[in-house]
Formats: sequence, structure tokens, C-alpha cells
Amino acid sequence: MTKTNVPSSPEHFQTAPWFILGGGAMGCLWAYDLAPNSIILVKPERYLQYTNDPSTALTATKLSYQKTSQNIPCIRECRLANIRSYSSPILKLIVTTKAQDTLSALTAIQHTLHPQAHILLLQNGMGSQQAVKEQFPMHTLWCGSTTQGAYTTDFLHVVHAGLGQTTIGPWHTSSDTHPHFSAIFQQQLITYGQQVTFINEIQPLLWQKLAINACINGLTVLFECKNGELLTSPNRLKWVEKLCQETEQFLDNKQIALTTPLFQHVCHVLKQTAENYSSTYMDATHQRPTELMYINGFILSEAKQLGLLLPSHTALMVQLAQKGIF
Ligand code: KPL
Repeated sequence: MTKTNVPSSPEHFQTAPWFILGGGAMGCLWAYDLAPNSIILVKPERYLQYTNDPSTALTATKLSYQKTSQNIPCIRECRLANIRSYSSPILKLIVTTKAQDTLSALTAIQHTLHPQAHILLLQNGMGSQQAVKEQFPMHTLWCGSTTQGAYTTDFLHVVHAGLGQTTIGPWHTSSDTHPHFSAIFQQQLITYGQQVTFINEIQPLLWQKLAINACINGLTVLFECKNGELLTSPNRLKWVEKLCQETEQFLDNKQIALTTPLFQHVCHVLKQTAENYSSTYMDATHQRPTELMYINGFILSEAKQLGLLLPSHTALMVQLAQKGIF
């Protein structure tokens, strides 16, 4: 029996460290809140920057956290582990990578994931959740959606710019899912994490978030503007309206109900986040691959299977591709 196959007890699950896969802003926020019982898994190059001994499994460093309103940085000790060489069983994992990196990042630590591990996926878009469930059917999967606003100024330096709410729900359970483990998982996230709510049905919320992102994010890149600037020109607003109509038509076909008319909801989000640049805009300006294939791309591929044409979503993706944005 390998180490990762030894059945875990509730006591062991209770004290097991929280692993964070994805050391960006969200990953750092969670690592900070769950410290000292959190470990960020990092790539070997990154790990070597922080330790001289490549054989060391864990290294300690400082994680700095700052609230924009208070401007006083707080420092907590943070443990780092090398994604390649870490081999102790992982029981509690939060994945905050970009949607397109989720599967490869999880595959890199597959050997060290305990069969009874609980995995929480926190990312924009859809498609990665389904892919993880398919490749990791024996693990307990949770998915979440967050309105927290955060950015990093450097690796392990996170600024908490907007206090938000994180909502989490079960995505997949298996015969290995131990009810005590689920209870501990929830209780620890509520106690030590950010403002967290657990719900039984997470899918409607994820669809709603997907729909909102599909009508905002790509357009902010196309027009190179802040969220609020989509409201201030009739041409941009027309785009928003058309994307909302097509998205609603698509959701109707999938029999997914939204609680508020989408255009109304999107305009509200645009007003609330008027001064923000969308996450996709930030990726595009930093020449990073965007999550659009998991947002509009996911909607388009699902719509195709339903025989639906979504001309505005298609035109948006084509125009972005012409600008070299993928
Ligand atoms: O979630 C967002 C994002 O930028 O990804 C919105 C709602 C558009 C806020 O910026």
C-alpha cells in the first residue's frame, strides 16, 4: 500500500494541511487566511528561487497581504512545496489556477493526491469542472464562485482590493466521500477562510457567473476599456445587449433559469465594477492566455451541440482572434 492509499481518519483529515494549487491573487488570499496550515504548490523554478536545496520538500517564506482601504501590509509565514517532488498525501486542495491550466496542474500532482482528497475548484468559466470530474472520478469535487477582488504586486504579495463573497457547493461525490470529511472541509473554510457560504446547488450560480462574464469580459478587451465604459457608448451597449439576448436564448434551450433578466443584471454588475478592468482585460494586457475559451468558447461549443447559432458571440471571438487574443 502506498502512502496515498492509506485510508484517512476524520482526525487526520481535520489536521491535514490545506494545499493551494495556483499562486496568483486568489491562491494567495486563501493561503493567507488558512495560514499556518496552508501550503502553496509551486513550479520547480519558483521553488528553487526560495530554497538552495532542491531536495527540500517544503520551504517557508513570507506572504504579504494588504487591504486597499487600510494600506497596512500584514505578513504571515507561508509554506511552499515543489509541485514536482512533493510526495506526502494531499487531502485538502484548493485550485485557483486559470481554467485552461487546471487539468495539467492537477495531473502534475496526481501521484500525491489521496483517494479521499477533497478538491475545491475556484475559477472563471466552465468546462474545467467537467474535465476534472472525468479525470478524477474518485475524488470529492467542490466548485465555487467568488466576487472577491484581489491582485498581486509580486509573487506572494497580494492586495485585497474588494471584499466579496465566495459561494461553494458540491460538484461530484463518490463512494469514497466520507460525510465527516465533507463537514470538516466546510467548517474549516467557513471558520478560517474568507466570507464563505455553502449551498447544495452550485450549478445555477456558475451558469449565472458564466453568462455575466460572457457578456462583459471579451468586450472590455475588444474596446480596451474599463467595465463601466461599456455603458457609456451606444455601440458598446448594443454589443452587451446582443450578447445578453443570445446568452439568454442559449440558457433557455438548456432549461437553465436565471433569477434576473440578464441585460439588467449585467448592467448592474457594470455599474458596480465600473472602475475595474475585467480579469480577461488584465490577462490580455499582460499578454497571458485568457480564459475566453472557457467562457464564450464554452457557450459556443455547447450551443453548437444544440444546433444554435450565436452570431454576436461568434463575431466577438473572431474579432478578438484577429487581435491575437485567445
Ligand atoms: O468577474 C469579472 C471578471 O473580471 O472576471 C467581472 C464580473 C467582469 C468583474 O470584473
